[in-house]
Amino acid sequence: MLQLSTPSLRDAILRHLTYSFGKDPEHAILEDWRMALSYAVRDRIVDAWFKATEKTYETGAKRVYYLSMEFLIGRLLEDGIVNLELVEEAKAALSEFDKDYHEVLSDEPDAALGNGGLGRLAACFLESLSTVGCPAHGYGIRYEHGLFRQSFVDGRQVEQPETWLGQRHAWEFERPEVRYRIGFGGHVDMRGETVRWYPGEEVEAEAFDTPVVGFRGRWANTLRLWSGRAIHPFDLDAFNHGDYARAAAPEALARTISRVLYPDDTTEQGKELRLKQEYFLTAAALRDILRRFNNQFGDLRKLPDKVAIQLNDTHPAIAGPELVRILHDERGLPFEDAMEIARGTLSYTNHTLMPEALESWGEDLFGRLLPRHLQLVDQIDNAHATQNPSRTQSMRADHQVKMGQLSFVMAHHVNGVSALHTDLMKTTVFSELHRLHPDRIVNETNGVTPRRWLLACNPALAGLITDSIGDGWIDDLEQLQKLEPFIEDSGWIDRYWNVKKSNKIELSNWMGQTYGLHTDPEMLFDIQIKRMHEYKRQHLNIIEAIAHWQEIRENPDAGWTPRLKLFAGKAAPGYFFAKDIIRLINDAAVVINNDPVTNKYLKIAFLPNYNVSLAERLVPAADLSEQISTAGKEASGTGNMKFALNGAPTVGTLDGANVEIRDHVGPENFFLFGMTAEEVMERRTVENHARRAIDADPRLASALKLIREGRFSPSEPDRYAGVVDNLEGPDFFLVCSDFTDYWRAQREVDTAFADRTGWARMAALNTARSGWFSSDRTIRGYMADIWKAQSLLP
Ligand code: GLS
Repeated sequence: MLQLSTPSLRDAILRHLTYSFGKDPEHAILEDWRMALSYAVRDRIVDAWFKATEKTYETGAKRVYYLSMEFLIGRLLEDGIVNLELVEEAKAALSEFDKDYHEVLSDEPDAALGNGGLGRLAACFLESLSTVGCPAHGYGIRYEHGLFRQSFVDGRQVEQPETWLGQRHAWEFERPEVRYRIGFGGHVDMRGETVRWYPGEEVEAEAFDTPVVGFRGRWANTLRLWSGRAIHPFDLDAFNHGDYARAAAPEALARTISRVLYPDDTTEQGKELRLKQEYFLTAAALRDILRRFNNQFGDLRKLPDKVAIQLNDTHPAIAGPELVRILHDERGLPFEDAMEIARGTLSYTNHTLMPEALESWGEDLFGRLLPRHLQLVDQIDNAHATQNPSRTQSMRADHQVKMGQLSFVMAHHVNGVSALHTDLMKTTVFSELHRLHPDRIVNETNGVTPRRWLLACNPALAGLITDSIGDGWIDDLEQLQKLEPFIEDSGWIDRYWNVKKSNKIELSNWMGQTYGLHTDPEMLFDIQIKRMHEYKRQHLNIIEAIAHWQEIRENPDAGWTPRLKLFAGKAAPGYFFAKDIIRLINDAAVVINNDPVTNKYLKIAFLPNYNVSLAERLVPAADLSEQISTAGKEASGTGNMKFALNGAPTVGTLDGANVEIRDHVGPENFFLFGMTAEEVMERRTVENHARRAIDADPRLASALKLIREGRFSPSEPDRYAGVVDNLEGPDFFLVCSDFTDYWRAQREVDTAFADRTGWARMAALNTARSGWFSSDRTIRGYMADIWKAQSLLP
């Protein structure tokens, strides 16, 4: 391999500024500095990347492919700097040029190529795959527009298109030589044994590669994103006839496929374009995987030994029939063999039990776009029915193609993302398939990368930890346990408390400068940040805040624990109930924050445009983590882990990974409330459950009354009639039934926070006992239980 000496970071920055961007330091703008630094860092990542690729070829190791419609990567520059341990050098180099490190980092656009937890998990997994040295590729779509930008007008969410590619960014390598034709529609030609699909329409998928470096630069993998292009970009004939719109139409049509991210991951998008995107990603990825496999190994029967393909939710589930189609129709293997090879290669992660999110496609649409795949789905379904005569559910019921069932049948392993979720999978959505294939479902509880979610976002805490126990925790997070003896020491606890305090001051200052929001860092910082959804129950939180406000007003001198309630999160543009909740929180904040009697004790703010970068600011400054979903609804959560790791105890239900967090940190360091998943199911059968709960709790009754009367929306008193009707009526997510116990837990929080040392100990124990929630642990679990893949690190 080419051997070049590595220049100092300072020289590399200057060289890129000069020769890559044609600027001298006097004329460079912030973006030039950011790009020059990024290129300097990228050069070093590329070195690690080449070495990793070489080693993968040399050893003939099994490779992992993670297929996902979402990669919520956020900014990448700090990741690179932190993982290459260049923080001090980068700061020093920039300050030589009079540039502020943080200002340069913040100039990078935040790549929001995902909706929430599912996409962020994929991003954490990529980083962990590189840190543990597992040869892997992520495959996704290079959306021109990621998740929309959110702003508020009169408290209402307004969406604007997001344009992360509008600014230069440094991480992609375009690969014009890596292009595949992806077909849709057309017809199937059957001649005896020979079956051929002749698509009616084709677009090209072009690869863009982003290297992802692991900790200490020991390994780097590739995130390969596909962009849509027209095969014949320009209709010259139309142009010559002066029809410029028609001339550009082929390009516009092809680009549509990778133009926008669907802004919802909790409802099924029964839209043609979504299915096209899913097939586009999957077909291009499989073509690429098989090309690489063929070059290296050739014999298709070895595919399961050399290739593990993980389907991130059902979105790439078409991989099952597509792989069978390639092996059977194109490569001539018998159908049964093609099935066996495909199943030996594929595995599937389920991320939600919500019925409205389980993808199913009408057979008309499916058959029109993918006529050969529809035939193969039927063949797969029939084969499965023949092999399992006691089966009662088909993946082809009600003129639909059920992607969850299809994924299950085509996978050698199916996993849930927390212990509770995996158990519920076995007893609910996949109960029959679990009975037929009792060894197929396994659990892999989610995790988060400690590099981004502690080392980078919370340098003060990371510094204290490293001072105390050394830096082994960074890629072996369970070493945080070694902190426990320090927690007894009051001097150490003071230092821990001061770290939290300085993080809160920093956040307060930033919120002051950015939003003109004035907050007191002495208050308890109570934070709920996540997508807006009824099951996540941001409305439970705000209703409790309203009741609390009332109580403070009635008795202002009762020694209340001052609290700042922060919210952030986006609602899917068509999810009107969720948008109403955002507005209610904003409206309530105006009234409550302006109440001179109470505003020393209670303040509320909804920060706009929640994204990865905002989470990185909020998590280190949190005192309390709100994880209050209706039990049985949140598959896992990963925000819950980030908060616990950064020393914010949870107020939460027994849902998703909250259960395991509580087991790890200890029940005395977790504020539990609410019904269990089982109790939830039972309560739903009780007639008028909401009414009964309201009648039994005057605080809840009066909070709902204030909302209904328009106390927070005087110009439009019935603005929230729909919300209150829902809560007093069906209340499917049991906000009312869980209110009283939530109130109790919150008052316990107040009391506990008043004891500063006690609280700091609890927070520190959350940090010390969260080591298990590293995504390195999760990835090692997938490697051992599902992929049978090895680390190539020495
Ligand atoms: C989700 C779940 O809702 C989260 O609980 C989970 O943490 C995440 C990653 O497994 O997946 N499923 C989904 O469709 N969106 C999510 O964030």
